[in-house]
Amino acid sequence: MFTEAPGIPYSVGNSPIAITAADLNGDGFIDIATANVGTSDVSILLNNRFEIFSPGKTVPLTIYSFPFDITSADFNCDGIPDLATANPGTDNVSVLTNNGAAQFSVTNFPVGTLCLFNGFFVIILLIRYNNPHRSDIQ
Ligand SMILES: [Ca+2]
Ligand SMILES: [Ca+2]
Repeated sequence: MFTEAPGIPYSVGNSPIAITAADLNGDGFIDIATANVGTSDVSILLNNRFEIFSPGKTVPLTIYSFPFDITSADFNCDGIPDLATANPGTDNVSVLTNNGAAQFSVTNFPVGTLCLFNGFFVIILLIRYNNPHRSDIQ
């Protein structure tokens, strides 16, 4: 049986459409990130260890990128989880590299129309190829 966590609902950017969970600040507690299609940004909610998430760091993405999906993995192999969004508005993927304190630098990678699926729905699929220590995006 599930019970509501204290303090919910948490505020994020406009029209959150996808969510991922990872320990983004290295304190051992799983945090939350949302892709907000309405504001073209990512919201970070840090877990304060008591099932309460502190609201609202916002990581802006390119205007009109409309991120439809988000995932977390260690994309640069530094042992710190990063984030990535699929952006149908700008036909690219944004990789949000984490410095370990839940502060992110954004790099965009063009993927053309491969970012689109069935017109609107976008999925990021992580596949580990030959190197089990490296995460790739397909
Ligand atoms: Ca954490
Ligand atoms: Ca990393």
